[in-house]
Amino acid sequence: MGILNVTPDSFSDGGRYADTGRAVRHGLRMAREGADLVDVGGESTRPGAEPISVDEELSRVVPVVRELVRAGVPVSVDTMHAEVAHAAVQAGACLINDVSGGLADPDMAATVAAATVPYVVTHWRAPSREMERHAVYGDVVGEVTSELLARVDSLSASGVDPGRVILDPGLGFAKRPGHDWQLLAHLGTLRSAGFPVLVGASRKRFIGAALSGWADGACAPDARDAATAAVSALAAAAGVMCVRVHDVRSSLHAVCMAASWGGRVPTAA
Ligand code: PMM
Repeated sequence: MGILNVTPDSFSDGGRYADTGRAVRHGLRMAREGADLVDVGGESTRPGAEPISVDEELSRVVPVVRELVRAGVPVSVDTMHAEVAHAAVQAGACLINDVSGGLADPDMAATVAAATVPYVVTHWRAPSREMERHAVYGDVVGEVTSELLARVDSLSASGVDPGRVILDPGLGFAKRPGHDWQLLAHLGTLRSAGFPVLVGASRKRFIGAALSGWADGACAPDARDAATAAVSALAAAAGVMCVRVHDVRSSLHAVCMAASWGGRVPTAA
């Protein structure tokens, strides 16, 4: 899944694709590079980010979704708002990616149920501006897994088909770097719940924190793609269904190596 943030202020690519034309060109490039999905988002979720109006989010997201779908690119929509999810699906999006797992907008469950598309339920505890103070866990793997399964129960009770649910541990969302690494090290626990798993590690703070501990000091977000690709390979080897990344080619190649290592060598080899 290639990341397309149509925002002026994302931590990792802020502003680069803030206008429709540039965003569409970047989405097309990621599809050419091998992304199975291009994930279009209009609202930054970095820690401390202020929310934007739904109208503003709609105006950023919908034209980009429409153009990419017209060009034949499979598109997902990254939103916490039911109205935006609905409009994006109307414009052709084939998956709803909600970093709040349905907690931010009480109308999301009904929208997802009606849309009958796959739904990414991400572990989330609070809006971006206050999530840092919710990063408190006794057993992060157990708590994230049980909180996600509680979300699935609640969503199912509102009509969402559990067969369309994909779980995401929500790396960086109310997590400190140590929490993120524990979740990655125990992806099998989350997988054993029986749902496909998506991981969004790309360029995040915990990758920078590890690099500054192991390697050559501070590393800006857009210099973390090689490290992200390593995480993608390990996540694929741990059986996750999808990795959400900024640099498609490096993670695609890394995932291909994990598949070959696991015995799925392509016929051409
Ligand atoms: N992270 C971000 C945005 N959307 N979606 C899912 N499913 N999982 C994530 O971890 C996730 C996400 C924030 O990162 P970005 O600003 O680089 O897009």
